Amino acid sequence: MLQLKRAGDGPVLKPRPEVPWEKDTVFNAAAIHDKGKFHLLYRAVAHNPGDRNRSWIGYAWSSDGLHFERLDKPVLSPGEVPEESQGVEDPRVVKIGRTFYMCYTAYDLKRTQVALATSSDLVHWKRQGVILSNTVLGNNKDASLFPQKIGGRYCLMHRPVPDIYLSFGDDLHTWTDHTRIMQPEFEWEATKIGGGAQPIQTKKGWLLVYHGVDKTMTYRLGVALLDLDDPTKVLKRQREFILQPELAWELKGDVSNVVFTCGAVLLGKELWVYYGCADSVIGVAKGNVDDFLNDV
Ligand code: BMA
Repeated sequence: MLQLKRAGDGPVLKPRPEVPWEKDTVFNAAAIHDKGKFHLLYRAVAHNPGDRNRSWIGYAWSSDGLHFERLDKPVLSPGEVPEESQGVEDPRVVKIGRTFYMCYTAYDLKRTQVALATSSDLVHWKRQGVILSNTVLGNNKDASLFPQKIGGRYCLMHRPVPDIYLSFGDDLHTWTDHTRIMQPEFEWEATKIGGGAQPIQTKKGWLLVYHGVDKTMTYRLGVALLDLDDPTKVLKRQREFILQPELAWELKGDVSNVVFTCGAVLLGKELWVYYGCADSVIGVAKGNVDDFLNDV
C-alpha cells in the first residue's frame, strides 16, 4: 500500500507579503523535473480589495526539490482575455517533444473551462485559448494532457463534476471519444474526484495521483494506474488514500482541510508529490511507487 510521507520541515513555498500578486496564498502547483531541476508553476491569490480571490500563476525552480527560487513577476495573469477575468487556476504541465504544455482552469465567475498555454522555457507562455469549453460537458477543470500521444492522438484528462474523464484529439482543440474512467467509489471521495498530478509513465501503466472529496468537503489524495496503450482502462485503484490533511497548515487556511495536487515528479522509484495545503501554502510528500505497483 502506498502512503506518502511529508518531506522537508514545513511548506516548500509560502506567499511573499512583499509581492502584490502572491501576498496572501500560494498553492496547487504543477511540478516537472527537467534538465536536472524541479520546476513548479503555482497558483497565487492576493486578497486585494476588488480582486475577489483572483488567481495568478507564478514560476519557481529548485535543484533539490525542497528549496525554491522564484520570479518576482507572474508568468500568467488573469484578465487578459474575458474567459480568464477572474483567474488562471490550478496549472498542470507536461513536456511533449521540446514544448511544455500547461493546462489550467480559466475562470470568469460564471464558467470554469480548460485552457492551454505553451512554452519552450517554462517562463514565457503563449495562450492557445480555451480547449475544452463548458458547452461540451458543462463546467470543467482539473485537466492535464498526457505527456505523449497515445495511438497517434493527444489524450486529455479532465473533470466535469464529479467524475474523471479522458478525451482524445488529433489536434489540441477538437476533442472526441469523451470517456468516463473513474467515478467516486470510496467514502473519502464520496462527493467528487478529480485529476491531480499529470499522468506519469511507469513500466506498468500511467500512474495517476488524484484527489477525492468526502461528504464533509475534506480533500485527500489517492492513486490509480491506467493502461499504457488504452488509458481508459483502470488497471488498479488503491482503496486507501495516500495523503490527508493532518498538519496545522493543511487543516486551516483559506479553504481548510485540503491537500490538493497538480503535479508530481518520479525520480527512480521515488514519487515526489507537490500539493497545495488548505489553499494557502505548498508542501511536498514522497513515497516509493513500488508500494503501489509491486503486485500489478
Ligand atoms: C477545487 C479547486 C482547487 C481547490 C479546491 C479546494 O474545486 O478549485 O483549486 O484547491 O477546490 O478549495
